[in-house]
Amino acid sequence: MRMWIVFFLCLAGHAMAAPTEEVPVTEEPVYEDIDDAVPVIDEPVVEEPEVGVNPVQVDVGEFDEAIEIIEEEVFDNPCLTHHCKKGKVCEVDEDNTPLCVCQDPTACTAAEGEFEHVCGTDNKTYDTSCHFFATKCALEGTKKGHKLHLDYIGPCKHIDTCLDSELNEFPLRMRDWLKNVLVTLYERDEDNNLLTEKQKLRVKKIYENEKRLQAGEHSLDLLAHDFEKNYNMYIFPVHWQFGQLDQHPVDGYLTHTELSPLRAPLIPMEHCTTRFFEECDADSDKYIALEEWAACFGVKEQDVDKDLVI
Ligand SMILES: *[C@@H]1O[C@H](CO)[C@@H](O)[C@H](O)[C@H]1NC(C)=O
Ligand SMILES: [Ca+2]
Ligand SMILES: [Ca+2]
Repeated sequence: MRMWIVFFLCLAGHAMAAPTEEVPVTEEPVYEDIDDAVPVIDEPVVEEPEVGVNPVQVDVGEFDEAIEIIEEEVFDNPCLTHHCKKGKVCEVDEDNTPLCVCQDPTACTAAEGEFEHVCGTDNKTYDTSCHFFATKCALEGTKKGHKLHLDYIGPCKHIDTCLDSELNEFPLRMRDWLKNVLVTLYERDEDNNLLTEKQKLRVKKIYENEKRLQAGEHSLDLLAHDFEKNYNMYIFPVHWQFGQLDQHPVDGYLTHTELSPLRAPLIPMEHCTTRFFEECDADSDKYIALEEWAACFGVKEQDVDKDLVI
């Protein structure tokens, strides 16, 4: 259980924020992004005539030259501000117009270890997620490509069938875990703003409730009992997790890709993950709606509240 929490915090801290959109590395690695570009220009550049200097830039004095250079660079290479989804890289055409094109899988950096391998829904091991997404991109427009998703982190392996009895245990642990993750975020969130003020107020109520089940190993009976007794404490964590995942786009539905940051690391550890999320999509339309999500975590219909998600 502790492992889950550490794991999740990593997700919440990093991956959750930007699981899908990565700025692709273009031909000029030096200017990968603006932050990287700044330290490169440490010597003042002398000749710089009028490049539409705005008052803010003038105010920064010694840095203004550097800032102008960056802007020129952005202008020269439209790829620096052009985001491509995973599996694609930006290239410019003859008119200097940026285009996203499929990445060549052989151009992906080789994995440094097994932990970088990913398993696709085709049950094929891909060297890294870069290789996976490049392969998926090459299949774009085909049925095969449409069906191919990143299934989980790590090489493909045998995953035990999830029995009915085991399936029922999954939400018990997951809910408890979500609640603990939020409480931990609250405790650590002094200035890193992982939670908004509104969210903090909600978690504060859980945190200050002395009847709260403390984090730790609990029997399934105790988890089930606590859910019944302290049901209200679980409503917000279930909504919060939905909001964390529903980002591309924010529309009240989770696609396979949106669910991936939660699913992918969990599957190798929890063999009921796949079945749980499959059954969560009660109407089998391939999307998990907030109502479906709440229901599979045992939140009652009348307690589903879109306003809790934000
Ligand atoms: C997927 O591949 C792994 C390892 O190659 C194998 O052990 C497992 O049985 C396969 N799973 C399915 C569903 O075919
Ligand atoms: Ca969505
Ligand atoms: Ca659905």
